[in-house]
This record gives sequence, structure tokens and C-alpha cells, in this order.
Amino acid sequence: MKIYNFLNFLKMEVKKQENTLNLIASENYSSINSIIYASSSFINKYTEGYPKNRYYSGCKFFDLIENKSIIESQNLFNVNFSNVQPHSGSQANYSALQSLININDKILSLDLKSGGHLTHGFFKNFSGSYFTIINYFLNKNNLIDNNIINLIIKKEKPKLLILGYSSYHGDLDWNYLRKISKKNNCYILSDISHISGFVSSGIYKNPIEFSDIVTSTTHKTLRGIKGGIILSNNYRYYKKINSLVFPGQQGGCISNFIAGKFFSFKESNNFNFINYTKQIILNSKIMLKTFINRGYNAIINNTNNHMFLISLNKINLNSLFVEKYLEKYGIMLNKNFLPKDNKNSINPSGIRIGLSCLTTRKMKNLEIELIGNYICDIIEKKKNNLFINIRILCKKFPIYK
Ligand code: DSN
Repeated sequence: MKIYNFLNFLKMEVKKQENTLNLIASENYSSINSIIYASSSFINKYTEGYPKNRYYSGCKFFDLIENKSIIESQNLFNVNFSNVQPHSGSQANYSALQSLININDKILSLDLKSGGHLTHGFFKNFSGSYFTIINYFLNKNNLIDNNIINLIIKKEKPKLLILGYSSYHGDLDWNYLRKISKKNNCYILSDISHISGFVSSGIYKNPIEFSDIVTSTTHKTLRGIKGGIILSNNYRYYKKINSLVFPGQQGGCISNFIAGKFFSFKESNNFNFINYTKQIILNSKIMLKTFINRGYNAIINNTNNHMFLISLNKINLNSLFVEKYLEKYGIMLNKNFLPKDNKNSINPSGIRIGLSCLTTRKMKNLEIELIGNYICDIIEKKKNNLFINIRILCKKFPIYK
């Protein structure tokens, strides 16, 4: 029997990450400091409860860390209350939804194929089984349309509207949607998992102003350690959120990851991070333009965030093949549903492209355009000698120096 050496797995993963151009929109690279905190001795500590109110002894140093993490996240998002304990974005949504509404209440959310998320009402997810879900869809220009949402809210009277998406690269009028929701006694939960880096850096208007609760992951454009957070300005919701996270849903929090989150909140709160997030959007626009110039169809011909969707329908390419074929060359992206997609999730009609990782590697205009053309050349089978060019590029722009 072959004996595997665990250290080799680790080395192979590190090598793969360094040698791969990563365009997966939900990923990014945490900083070394956040990783050091996340793998610190807090890993050994059980910390059920909240600061100064724990179910185990010996939490006094972790209390300091969790308090710091809470304060850093509150400063970063300019919000009164924050819970930093959710293990993930999904768990943040689980607790947030139940803080605002009751089982079987009606939720209005964007359909999954149009860019929504599993936790926004997919029938196999807790959200789809605990609540009554009605969906809104994109308009004929593949944009979120205030009038469509307005009409559904008036007709269906949902208790809660979910805003914030997994694969939508258009704009959203939070202000208007808040007004119509308020008029119809409908709460707003904003899931900013994908765009929280743009919110924290002030490039986007802060949805906390227009939402009852905001949830986010901490590891996408925010560039932190993997996990979730829940934010609110309302003390009553905050109390409910806390008890729904612990003991409602989770036992002990992942103490070491909360230490890692603390460091990443701190690192995101400075001028360099603002420039970094601006560059992500610029890179995203450049890459999208490269695809359009090469004759590809985008779902929307512009992007205001870190990602965009490309349709493979017209060029008759199979997204599963494209994903796997590019991986052989050292390029990672993911196959993705397109609005009104009639294919299945194993082989949907599009690909999703995200620019956070390449921007973290400090790549700019020249490299981004080059990589966009490489991708087109590879999938069109125009060139088969690009493997070495990709390796050289990766070497020139290491993730960790
Ligand atoms: N699947 C991830 C995303 O792309 O949004 C998060 O769950």
C-alpha cells in the first residue's frame, strides 16, 4: 500500500497555488499575518459564549481578541453591532434570516440561475425548506429591475427581501429598494459576501444604511480569513443574532479564525486597501473588455465589481470542458449558470471570471489583458504552447514573496 506523506500534500497545494492563475470569483489570498493569527494557539481553546460570558474557563485572552475583532469590524463597516463568530457566510445567513422572520414566512430573493445564492432560498438548502420562497428575475437586459421587485413586493407582500449576489455584475439601487420595502413592511437582508471589500473601502455606498441586517463572508474581496460576519445597527436584532449564532446554531466558535479575522479587518482599514479594491474593479473591466473584443458575449457588457459572466452558447463550447481544459494550463475559473439557463449545474452555459486573486498578486492592465487573451487562445485551441508563459507570469507575480 502506498504511504502518502501529508507534508507532500501541503507542499503540492502551495506549489499549485503559486503556479496557477486563479480567476475564481469567490476566492482570494489571505495575508501572511492573518494566516499566522488563524493558525495560532487559539486553535486549542474552546470559547463557547461571548466575551466575559463563557462556558469554559481560561478565555481571558481570547475575550480580548474577540472584542478587538468586533471593534475592528464595526469600525471597518461603520456599524454599531457586529457578530464575528459565524463559521461561514452560510451560517451567517442562517442566523440572520431567523433573527428577522419566522419559519414559513415569505422571502423574496433573486433566482439562483440569475445570480442568487444557495442560502437565499434554494429548495435543497435550509433557506428553501424553512421559508416560503418567491424569486425575482433579471429583466431583458439581464439587470436587476426596481419595477419588477416593486410589483412583486406589492403583490406577494414578502416579509423579507434579500439583496446581494453570487454572480451579478450590474448595479443595485439600495436606496429605492429600501423605500419600497419599508412601505410594504418588508425587511431587507443584504448579503455582501462578494462585494464587502468595496463596501469597507468606501467605493460602494454602505448597504447598512438601507438594510436591517448585513451579512458577509470575510475571505472574498475583503481578503481575510475564511468565515462569516453579521452586522446591524439595531440593538434588538443584534441581541437575537447573538443568541441565534450561539447557542442557536453553533457551539464553540473557531477561536483561531476569529483571531485571523481580527487581523484581516485591521489590514483592510487603510489607504492601500482602498487602492487595491479600486484596482480589482479596473482589472475586472479590462478583462471583460478583452473577452468582448475577442467576440465573446457577456451577460452584461459592463462590470462594476470584481467579476463577470461570459456565455459559451454562441461559440458552442461546453463549460465543464472549458473549466477542466484551462486547469491543465494552470488557469482556474468556474463554470456558472447564466440567467434562464436551460442546462444543468454540472455543465451550465457560462463561466464566471473574478479578478481579486490576480489583483492580490499585483497584476495590472498589461498582464490582465494578456491573460484574457491566453484564455481565449486556449479554449479556441489557437495556441497550445502557453503553459510555459503562464508559469513565467506566476513566477513574476508570486502570491507570497
Ligand atoms: N459558492 C460561493 C460563491 O461563489 O458565491 C459562496 O458560497
